[in-house]
Amino acid sequence: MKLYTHDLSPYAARVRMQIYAKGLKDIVFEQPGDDWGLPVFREKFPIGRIPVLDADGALIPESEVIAEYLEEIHPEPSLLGTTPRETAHIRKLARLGDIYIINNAFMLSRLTGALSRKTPADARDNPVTDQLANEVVRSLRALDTLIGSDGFACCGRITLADCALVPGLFDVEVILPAAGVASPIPALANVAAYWAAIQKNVHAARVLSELRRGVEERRAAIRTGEIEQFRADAAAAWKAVDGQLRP
Ligand SMILES: N[C@@H](CCC(=O)N[C@@H](CS)C(=O)NCC(=O)O)C(=O)O
Repeated sequence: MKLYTHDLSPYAARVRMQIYAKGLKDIVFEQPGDDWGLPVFREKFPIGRIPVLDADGALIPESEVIAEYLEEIHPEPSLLGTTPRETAHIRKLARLGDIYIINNAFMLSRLTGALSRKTPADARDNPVTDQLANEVVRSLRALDTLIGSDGFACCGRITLADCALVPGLFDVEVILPAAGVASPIPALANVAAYWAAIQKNVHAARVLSELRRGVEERRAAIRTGEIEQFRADAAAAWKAVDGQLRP
């Protein structure tokens, strides 16, 4: 199997952390090519996003779908619960990480340019980005009431919840300050304690170092103007295909 992945992608990081925690050795990693974000990429991958798992030619997109697929084909060691109720709790926390934290932080980043512009916009200056920042804070407050107190999201061991929350909390710490919003994590005692503890876990530490490497590479590309050029090229390519100005 092959996983299309990128250091900077929190969604791909979520699947990589699962792969490391399960000790899976039969999945090679490949970066998407230079056509990522361009019309030609969507001919191969209709949703146009990574991660995508190539399972013997079957292309499986969406981090959540890939995570569940990997649990089904490699049930041991399990990153789900030992009872249906435990599994429901794990999935609830993973959804908080994916849908409420990563998705909102990701859109906030896209709209403010937190990880794509030399001078990102301030989230508070626009009602849409202000709302996205508030959604992230609200979700972290919810997480503070639900998160485990033994160094893991729940169940006293690594689960799919940690795999989604680790990249989510990383994005909160990188994206919110870049968009002019202080990270709410230090003020949330339970999330802060979890965040300090989980970073010492070997699998979390590995994806966090990959995410940091992705941010450094991205910041270098912003400095050199490479990102600006890519955005201009992508806009031109989309305009040529169907008149759209933006991908
Ligand atoms: N819901 C998807 C989101 C994946 C996603 O948005 N990936 C980003 C990278 S972090 C991407 O490939 N973006 C390319 C684009 O928007 O064209 C998942 O969970 O996998």
